[in-house]
Amino acid sequence: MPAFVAVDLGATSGRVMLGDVRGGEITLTEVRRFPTGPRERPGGGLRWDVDEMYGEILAGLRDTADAHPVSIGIDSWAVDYGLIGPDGTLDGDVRCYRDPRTAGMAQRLRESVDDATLYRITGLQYLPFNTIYQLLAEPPDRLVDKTMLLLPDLIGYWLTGEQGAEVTNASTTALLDATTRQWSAELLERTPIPGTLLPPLRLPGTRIGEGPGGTPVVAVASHDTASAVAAVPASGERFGYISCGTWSLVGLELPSPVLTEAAREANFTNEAGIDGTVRFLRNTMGLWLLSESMRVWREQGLDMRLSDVLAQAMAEPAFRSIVDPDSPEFLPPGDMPARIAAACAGSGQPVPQSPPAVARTILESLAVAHAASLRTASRLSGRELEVVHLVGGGALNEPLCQFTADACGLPVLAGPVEASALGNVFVQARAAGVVADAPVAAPLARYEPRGGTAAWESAARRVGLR
Ligand code: LFR
Repeated sequence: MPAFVAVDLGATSGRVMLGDVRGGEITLTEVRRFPTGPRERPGGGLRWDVDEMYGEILAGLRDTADAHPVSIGIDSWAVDYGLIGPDGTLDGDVRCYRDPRTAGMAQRLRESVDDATLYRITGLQYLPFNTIYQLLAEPPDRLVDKTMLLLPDLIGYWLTGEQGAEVTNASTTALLDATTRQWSAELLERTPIPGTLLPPLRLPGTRIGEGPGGTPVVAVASHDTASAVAAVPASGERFGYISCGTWSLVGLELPSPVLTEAAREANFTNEAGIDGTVRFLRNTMGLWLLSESMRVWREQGLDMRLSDVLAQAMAEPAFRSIVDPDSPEFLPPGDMPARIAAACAGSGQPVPQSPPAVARTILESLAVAHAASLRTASRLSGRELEVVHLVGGGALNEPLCQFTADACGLPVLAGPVEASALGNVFVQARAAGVVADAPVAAPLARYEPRGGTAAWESAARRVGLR
């Protein structure tokens, strides 16, 4: 039975998984799981401990050796990078996208490239941490003589010695042309970012090189969201997806980018998917709001499991207070319950007083944002939706799945949970000629919408969500 290794790095945990393929079906087994979360270096900003991560990955790979895997693939969150110096070593830290160092960089970029031009070229939603802004925040001489490797490409380089930029992840940098899928010569000309920084592009399914024990390392859809969307078990076209974990990535799969002014104004992104597909979606802050709140409550001595907080949240009154999950103050790590309280007070709504009340606000606010993004995606693309696939860790959050179905007025099919790892294995298995079709995973559960969407739409209007 051919086996493939998926290294899937998430913003809270990393996993090394073994994917066995039998009769075209992929079965995943977790071999190793380790924490990844960003750490503050005193005076040095928020960074990822990539050395520790790499040690964990190597240990996980050793544990898969007996399965004699056909190949290894790596995916992770997007936009963050390491800089490789002329001597081939990593220069400095891999900074975390939640680091506030990019403040003011959008304004600086506007001096040479206006927003409309940037969108016409890259099709990318404005997010303060897009790689282009991170690079502009670097001291300019730091970029001379360097090669930028996005995180999965950095791990791939350490495993094989080969450098490159996998295209689905490169599309999140705001340096790739969304139409040609090449690095944008125009942006390189108009910004201080040197073209020498960017390595050659490679497509999902291409061999990167030889890894530990001679096992090939294959480029997958190395942006975790690209892998997750490749694993959405949908049929037909009329589906929306929510890749729901730390972030909720909410949108549609399209054959070509939507680069209209209306799409730019709605802050929709056109990221590159496998086989030339486009992920037309909007980032919503996601379960970060809940995980960061749980972290703070635990620090304050709360001894409750997430499942208990969620169960009690369901006993709280509905629609008491709604926030816009994408307000910028929710992006950095910190006291999320206090920020949510401040947002409620600031918009004249009752301040949630207990963890379950805060959780209720988060769950309803996320569902409102999910529905708003899907409605907008449908309007901007002209595609009508019949069903929503919710994949990733959020598929285990029953209240969120139900609220999302209610707010969208559409059935929600939840699962697979490990969508990124599944998509990672799928691309490898297809490159090896072992499977031909996208993975089909039975959904964990189906949530039918209850009642009309009017109350949800009015909640959305309260915080100006469209
Ligand atoms: C999800 C994700 C999103 C990206 C964010 C930051 O894990 O990859 O797609 O916008 O992380 O990189």
